[in-house]
Amino acid sequence: MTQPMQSLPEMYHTMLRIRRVEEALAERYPDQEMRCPMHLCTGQEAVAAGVSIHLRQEDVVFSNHRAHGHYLAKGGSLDAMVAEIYGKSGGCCGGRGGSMHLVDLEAGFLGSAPIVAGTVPLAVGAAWASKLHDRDQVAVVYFGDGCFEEGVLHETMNFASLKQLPVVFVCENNGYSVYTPLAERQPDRPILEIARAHKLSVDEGDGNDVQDVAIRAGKAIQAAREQFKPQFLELHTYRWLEHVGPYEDDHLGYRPAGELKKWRKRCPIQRTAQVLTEEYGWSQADFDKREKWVAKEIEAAFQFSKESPPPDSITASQFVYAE
Ligand SMILES: Cc1ncc(C[n+]2csc(CCOP(=O)(O)OP(=O)(O)O)c2C)c(N)n1
Ligand SMILES: [Mg+2]
Repeated sequence: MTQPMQSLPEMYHTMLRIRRVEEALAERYPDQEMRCPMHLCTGQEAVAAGVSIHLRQEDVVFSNHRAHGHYLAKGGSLDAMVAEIYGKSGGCCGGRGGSMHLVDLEAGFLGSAPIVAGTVPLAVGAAWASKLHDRDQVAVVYFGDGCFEEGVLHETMNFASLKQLPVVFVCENNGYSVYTPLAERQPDRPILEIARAHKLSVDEGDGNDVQDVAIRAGKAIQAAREQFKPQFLELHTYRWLEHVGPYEDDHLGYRPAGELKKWRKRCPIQRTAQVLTEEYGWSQADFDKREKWVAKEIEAAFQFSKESPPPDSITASQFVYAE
């Protein structure tokens, strides 16, 4: 176990907040008022928390279909995210995008989109612009192991390497693309080695240990920022719930018996809570206080969404083409 770091309480708070927001969404999803597919990152919260702790507001982040954690960790508005998922005008895309199209320009969250690997070249474009305009701005893109089956990922890594761009590729390897395990899709081809073949600086770590993520992400972000060396981080983690939707799906049998249970024992939040108790002297009251803050904020976000009107039908043809 690494020594606790100063930022641990903040990262704990970030992870707890993501978990409780998604639990609240999952609880209400069966009401059928959120009319969009929803991919939850429950179990994977440490990746976003450990990476974002090193990012400045002006750094830019791109994400994929499983975006809630990435968006919240970068400082995206919770009110606007919940309203977006409910299809309300107060949503971050005016209610047109749903869970998979999150954006908060002020927070530097330039966007998520569900086309697998679709935002990877956008991140590299942003990194290129940053270098050309001397902006001292790092681009981070989160994507899943499924991206290794997309040609554009390889072309983009090649380009980032060729141009030596300030970008960090963060691969959340949760072992599956929908129902198919990585071992069946990439037999004998470790994804770290594929990234290395594109001449990226590579590293891998425990995506369920926020301290490990933070140490590795800190080095990667610094190298990208200061030396224009594109970085690749593979973080091993696990999705607890079904690929899409709020329920468990272990009964489907595509995961080996006991695998989910094993990963649940490695809960990133519980592991951090243990460190905070043992090495920071946190009491139950310290944990309860955080729970209360988070619960209050979540309640307010659902209320904001409830009060936000649906988009006006007269605006339906707007935002379809660039002005
Ligand atoms: C180009 C493209 N192909 C297929 C899909 C359907 N699809 C949505 S998510 C997904 C799996 C992605 O797996 P991974 O990248 O590992 O992310 P995870 O869901 O595990 O977080 C697929 C195949 C898609 N959205 N885009
Ligand atoms: Mg995956």
